Amino acid sequence: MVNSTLVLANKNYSSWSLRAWLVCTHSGLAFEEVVIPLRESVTHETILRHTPSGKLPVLVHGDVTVWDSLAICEYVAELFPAAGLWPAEALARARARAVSSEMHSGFLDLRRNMPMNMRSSSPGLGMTPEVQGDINRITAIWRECRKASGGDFLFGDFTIADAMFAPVVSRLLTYGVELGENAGSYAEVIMNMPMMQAWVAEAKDEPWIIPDFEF
Ligand SMILES: N[C@@H](CCC(=O)N[C@@H](CS)C(=O)NCC(=O)O)C(=O)O
Repeated sequence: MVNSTLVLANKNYSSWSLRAWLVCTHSGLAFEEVVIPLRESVTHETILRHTPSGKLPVLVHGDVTVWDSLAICEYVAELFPAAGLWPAEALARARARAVSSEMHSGFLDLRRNMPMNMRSSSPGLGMTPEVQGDINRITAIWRECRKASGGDFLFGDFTIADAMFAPVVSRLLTYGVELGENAGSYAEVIMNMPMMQAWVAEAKDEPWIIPDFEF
């Protein structure tokens, strides 16, 4: 068996790490986890031992090193085609890739103003008109995808697209954003996944506090 290690940043704060971890976990890949806490004196040099990108997550799979959350998701989807990590139908697969890429490269106002923090509850904090604009677009994506698929997840069953949006669900709950019926029910589906609950429990148990990500 090929040795696999997924190197992650703090589970409480690292939204990029959560995405890759959900996909690796769902795929059935047997992997070890290493968590490197951010913002410590040795963080940067420790990350560089695993990836020259200087960023987490990174998946080390035998001789192959893959960095960047979405690239890791794509790699694992190729390793485990039976896991259904992308929709089987071409049009749905194109849309799943489009919304995943939109999440990967966008929504900067939301990401900047509402950092992921699973331990915290700060209703009302971080909201600006630009953040609301991001939230409106995200919830429209959720509504349209679920309407087209008719499923609980964005494309019927869990796919990479759900992993990409899972940290947003956590952010919206942390900052007490009011969710309409569809977004509220999608948030429940994501938070009720056993793998999401396992991650949240471990995030809450972490000892590290990063003041810049706390309000
Ligand atoms: N686009 C990258 C972003 C990765 C990223 O920014 N990771 C942060 C942690 S969430 C990081 O490693 N920061 C390094 C540091 O703060 O030293 C991805 O999708 O993996």
